[in-house]
Amino acid sequence: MIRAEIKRFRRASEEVAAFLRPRLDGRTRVKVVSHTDADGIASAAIVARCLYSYNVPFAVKLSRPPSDEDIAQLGAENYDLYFFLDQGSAQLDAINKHLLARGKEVIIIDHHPGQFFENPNLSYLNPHNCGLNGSTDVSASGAAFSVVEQLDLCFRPLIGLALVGAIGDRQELFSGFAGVNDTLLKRAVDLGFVRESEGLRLTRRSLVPAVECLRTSVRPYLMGLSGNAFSCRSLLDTLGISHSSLISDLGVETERRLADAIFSKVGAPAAKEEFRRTLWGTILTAITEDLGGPKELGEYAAVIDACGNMRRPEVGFALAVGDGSYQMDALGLLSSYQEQMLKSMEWLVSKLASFKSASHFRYIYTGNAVDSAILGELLSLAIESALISMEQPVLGIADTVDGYLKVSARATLSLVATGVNLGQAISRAATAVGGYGGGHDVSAAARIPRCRLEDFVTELDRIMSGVGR
Ligand SMILES: [Mn+2]
Repeated sequence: MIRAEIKRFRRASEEVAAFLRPRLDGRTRVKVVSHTDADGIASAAIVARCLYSYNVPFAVKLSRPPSDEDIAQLGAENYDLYFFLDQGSAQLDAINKHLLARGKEVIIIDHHPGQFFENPNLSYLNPHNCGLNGSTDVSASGAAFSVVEQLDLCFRPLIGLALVGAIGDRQELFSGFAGVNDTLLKRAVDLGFVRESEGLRLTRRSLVPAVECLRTSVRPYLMGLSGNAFSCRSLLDTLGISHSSLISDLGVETERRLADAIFSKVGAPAAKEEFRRTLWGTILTAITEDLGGPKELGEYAAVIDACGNMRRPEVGFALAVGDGSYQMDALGLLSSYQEQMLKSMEWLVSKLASFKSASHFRYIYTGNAVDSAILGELLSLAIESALISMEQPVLGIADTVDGYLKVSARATLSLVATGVNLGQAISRAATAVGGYGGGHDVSAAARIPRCRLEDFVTELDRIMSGVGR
């Protein structure tokens, strides 16, 4: 079945490309609005590289999904065409009211669900409109690539960036990529842009010495090793591996011995598939020179994602459009981010017994111990590290600086298969208590008033008991 949907997606990308082509004349002023995570940054870089090569005057704004007021402000700016990347589907009302109604033109390339309408000044590409699943089949970067490659074959090497965004959005399943992502990877390999190999999928495996890579590892968090330089050194000593060598230089046999040693060191998590697959598996490496950023695509995604998380998304963007002078800044941000996540993971590990149970999910209130901006990521890392059991979805609830509560929710694909849809359930429960939220079936987020926490938990439990699933 999926073949037909992929064809529909391809036709939809051709339509967006056909809408865009006459507007690449150098006279149309373009604003690109995208998300600050790896997928958003990769999408923005793909579109920016395309616009740049046609001498189109454009500006880029990287932000969280825009509010109604943000979009009203955009409408007052002096641009003719607006791109919304990795967002836009959930903001269609505001886009209609503040942009289309003013005669502005809009292109939305997104993989979040939304209620689309037809308008001669609106062109959009969204996997959900083609019968595909936006949380696993393609991310915004894959969609953006699908559009620009219709314009000119010279954009083909950017296919690596399409995969970077998908990796950043965790669209790689245990079985590998699915849907459009799978076809993108096969083509990237066939065209000689990307090479597949096997190894330890530790962040910074090709960037910092082995001992540092192990000590700061949060994906997965290595019980007994992460945060403990002494035990990392002795583990490497027992295997005769130099502390200063790069894991990516060890060779697959040594990497495998190191993986086995890690499995026996961490204890219980090693028995869990999440942990094993997070630690060991496919490594994708760019063979082309023109992507900027680290050669290993998993690290590339980690670097630009860290830039966004450290509130410097423009550094990740500079890297992804090929400005090598930002390489050191970007790697520095990744390093700071790893240290911050390590501290937060250590906190979470100490609080694993503090999760509370509702009937249909478990949750933890973190107060201000966790930065609300990294709450969702922290949950994802804890799941991948097999630190929390996933018989039910889990929620993290944190204080924000502006007095609201940030809610982040995570499920697994097997929970989704039983009917869980967090995006819908969270959106309804948040709205019911005077907040707002939404997202994908497996991951969602919301903002709710502080005083409504208990009501929110009750309402979400009620929705997830049946009606909202
Ligand atoms: Mn995305």
